[in-house]
Amino acid sequence: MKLRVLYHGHCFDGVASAATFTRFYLERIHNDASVEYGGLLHRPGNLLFEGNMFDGDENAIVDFKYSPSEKLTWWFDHHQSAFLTPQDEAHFRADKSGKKFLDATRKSCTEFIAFIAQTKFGFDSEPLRDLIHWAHIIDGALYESPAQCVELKEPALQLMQVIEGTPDESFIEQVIRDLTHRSLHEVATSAEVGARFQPILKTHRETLEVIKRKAVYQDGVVQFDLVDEGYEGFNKFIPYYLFPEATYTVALTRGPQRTKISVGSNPWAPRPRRHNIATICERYGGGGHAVVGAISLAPDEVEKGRAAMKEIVAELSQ
Ligand SMILES: [Mn+2]
Repeated sequence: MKLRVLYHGHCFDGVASAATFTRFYLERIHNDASVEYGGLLHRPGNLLFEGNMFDGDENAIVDFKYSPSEKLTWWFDHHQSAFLTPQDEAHFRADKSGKKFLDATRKSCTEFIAFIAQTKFGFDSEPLRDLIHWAHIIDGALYESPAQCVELKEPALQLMQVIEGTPDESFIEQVIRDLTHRSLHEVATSAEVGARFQPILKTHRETLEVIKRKAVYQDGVVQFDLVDEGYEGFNKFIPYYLFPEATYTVALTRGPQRTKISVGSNPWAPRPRRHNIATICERYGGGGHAVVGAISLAPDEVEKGRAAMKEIVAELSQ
């Protein structure tokens, strides 16, 4: 039989969730299942799930939004914005399968899956302890300091950068498969991960320089627009590394798939966060968590993005 696991793509917690769910499924549900993967990304509008994604005998979504499809048999999420519509939420609330779970208080979906698998299905999550620990730190943004995640000395953080940065989906899939039976340290320090990390580190250092040049700090908010520089993303802690006094960051970037407004808050801010970022992002069609969120627009909606960014900066500056 075939299990299809759809996970939050290019996200450490998404990958760790897929590995944790796979190990659990193979140990406790069907040990002869063949497992296939698919990364899911947030896109503008509601077209998250394309036609034939649920093509397994069982289909799971981990660390990503709910789908009311009757082909979805397992679901785990921990995002505040877990539902595309109130109808989807009602569908979830009415579910009696005992295989669909949401807990928005969890720092990582990985630890949530491990907890449910352990307490409801007798799974031993101990061999995944390190993976669960780092998913908690990374997705919960519970780093020791901005320097820890900007300088990227920890192997787990190097793997995180590779997962976020590599365009090679089949490599990410291999990482998931490896993480189901090898230690996080072994996978993160492998030659394959190292070879992919080096160019990412180079770009990361360039991005740091560009943000240093372009970022403007005022009234607790760091803002920068990297659309003209062509950088698609950035390490979200760079702003707090450069501006330790900042409470919030609002940034605009553009890639081939989308224009993106990233909104974040500084975990080490001297003045605490006063806004729920998911709630702000939801108003513009985005979502996320109270502490970090994003809005995806079409690639040609740069001006719309700039206008929204301006409004969000004004709101967070109050
Ligand atoms: Mn997550």
